[in-house]
Amino acid sequence: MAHDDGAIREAMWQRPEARRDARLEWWRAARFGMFIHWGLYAIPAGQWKGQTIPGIGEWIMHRARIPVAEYEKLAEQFNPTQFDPAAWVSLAKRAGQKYLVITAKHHDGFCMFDTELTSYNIVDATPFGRDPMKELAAECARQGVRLCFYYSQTQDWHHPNGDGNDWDYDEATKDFDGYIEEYVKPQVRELLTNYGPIGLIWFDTPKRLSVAQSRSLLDLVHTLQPACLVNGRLGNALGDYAEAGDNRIPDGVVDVDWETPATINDTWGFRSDDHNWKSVPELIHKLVDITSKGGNYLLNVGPTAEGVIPQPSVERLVAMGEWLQVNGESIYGTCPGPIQGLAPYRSTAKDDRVYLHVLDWPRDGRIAVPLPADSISRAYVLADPSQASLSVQATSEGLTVAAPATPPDAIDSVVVLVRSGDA
Ligand code: FHN
Repeated sequence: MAHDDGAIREAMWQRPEARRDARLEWWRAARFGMFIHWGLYAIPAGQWKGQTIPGIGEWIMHRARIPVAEYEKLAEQFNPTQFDPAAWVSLAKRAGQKYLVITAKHHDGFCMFDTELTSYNIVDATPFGRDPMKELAAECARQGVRLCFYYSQTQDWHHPNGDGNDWDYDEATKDFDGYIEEYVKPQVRELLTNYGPIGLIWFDTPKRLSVAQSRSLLDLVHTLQPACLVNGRLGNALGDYAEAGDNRIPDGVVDVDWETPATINDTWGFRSDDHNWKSVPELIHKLVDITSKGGNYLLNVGPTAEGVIPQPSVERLVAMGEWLQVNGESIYGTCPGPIQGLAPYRSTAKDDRVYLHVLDWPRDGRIAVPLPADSISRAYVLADPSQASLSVQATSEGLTVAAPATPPDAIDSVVVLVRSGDA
């Protein structure tokens, strides 16, 4: 009997797991994304009334308990004339980042997009008067990067009924449900209606959100854009994939879809005094470590109030992109490889290839791997344009690849092990 492929696909699509798998397809292959924390907090940049306010930059309103009436005046100064959406998106591309997640609304409640729900937004309340999300949406579409929105669904220190501000408002009398129904949901609707296809909605700090509230937000997103992903910080164990803690990398392979959001220095939102930049080798090793355990790396930049991505971030992202230009095959679309928990290696795999990441190249170039020698038909260095075969010898512990003594890459050299057809 002939199969009706269309009907089968339709039936598959009815299954929640199949719908989730379909939504996750691009994200699983992507492995590396750009996170952007950008908002009014970039103006004080860690300083308030001559005092250094410790902690992450975007939390300054909370840490310094700045009254709403004072904090909202920052909007009058916000004029990021150097904002260049084409440059931001092309930096993500150059870095090898396949998706871009930007703060549409962070906990301070200021809306970085045009919204009918409040005039406390970048179009109505600032001299800038433009909608950067619209401009980024156009650039992402033009350059082929997935646009995604961060949206703080629970904490909103500006809204009288949002969570978190107990210095202007009384937490006990807040109508949190009203805030979700009459403010959060309509804004999520705007974000999913006015900016074209959105890759994912990145919710954060669910805190007091009930199961019913998380569930109805999830349903709203999937109803408006069935292909749009929702991250795990929607709360109540709902969402399409799990979020690791900030800057946290699990010890081993995690058998769910997961992501590590991470800072490139020590803050998310720009701080003028944070110069603690992670080095390029450290960043590449983190990308490789996360990928080898089945996760995605969402690496943050914090643009200035003028709209500039700090130069140290740019340099690091460009260097990561250069490494990925040569070694991207060992990252994109891969799953965890067969060698786990064995220093100095990480491994990823795709089709008939195992990608052995050698983070510390042996002085004699002899790479010992605990895999049966007959399971591998050929080995070569990914960065070697000639792809010359290396000799593979069987040992009592597995196999040894005889590679050049000089590391092909100073940060991470990838040795490709081609599996034998019958292994
Ligand atoms: O409170 C936020 C923080 O400001 C930042 O946005 C990070 C990014 O993962 N999420 C929350 C803390 O986990």
